[in-house]
Amino acid sequence: MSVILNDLVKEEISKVSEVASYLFSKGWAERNGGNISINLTEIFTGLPESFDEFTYVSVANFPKEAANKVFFVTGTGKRLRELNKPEKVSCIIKFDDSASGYHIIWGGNNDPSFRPTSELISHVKIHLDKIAEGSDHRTIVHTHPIELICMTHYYRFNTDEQAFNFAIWSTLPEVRAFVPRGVGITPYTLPGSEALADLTVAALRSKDVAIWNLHGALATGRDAHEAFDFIDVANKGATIFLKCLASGFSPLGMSQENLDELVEVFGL
Ligand code: 2HA
Ligand code: ZN
Repeated sequence: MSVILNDLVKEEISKVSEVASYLFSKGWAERNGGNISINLTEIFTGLPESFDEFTYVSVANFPKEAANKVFFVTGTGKRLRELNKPEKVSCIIKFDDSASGYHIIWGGNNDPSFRPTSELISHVKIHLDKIAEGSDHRTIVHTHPIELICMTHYYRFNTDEQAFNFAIWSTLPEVRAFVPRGVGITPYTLPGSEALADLTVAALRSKDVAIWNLHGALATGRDAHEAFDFIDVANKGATIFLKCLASGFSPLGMSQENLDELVEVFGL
């Protein structure tokens, strides 16, 4: 059983499919790596009268604010590169009115054992935080960008957020301009854990991208393209930085004055 999707919802899902193809071609979405979600609550129409025929999954300790929210989420163990057929590798879930579980109301390959991403708690907590802070960001992209991950394997960038941001910002003006709040670094934390969710929520209150040490990156945006852009631009900085080192020299880097000038002139 599946509900019928309206055009607005279809449009947001088609952006996710397109972005997922970019993630795979960049080498950032190996096997089941990465996950994407959209908070559809405001644009979803046509909820069924009864949920009896839909798979119900109970959850423990999800925030009460998740009650009645509707989310598109990619599936656990599924390949993002197969998101050209979203109904097979992703689903739409609707939380019940006590947030003690959700129904899978669309997609999931019509398989009763289909489940949303292992990072569901992070996605839900981030969406709820974006609503609470009045943000219009409704889409979350988590992926495994090679060079950003590589940076976190260096002991200094593993812990020193300021040094990490200076390194990527100073590689080219675009990074300073289009990742204006920089990246936030979260200590290595078990994937799928609530601890990781809480660290990520905190990082994204002041930064454009959360870097999960030794794991990946996560960003939000008004749509999938915008969330992808933040990670893509940050990763461009990391790539230039590391390519200079691999070429046998330290990057010259724009100066702090150069960076401050951009902030001033472009009002970043
Ligand atoms: O979906 O990327 O973080 C697999 C992952 C977990
Ligand atoms: Zn991951």
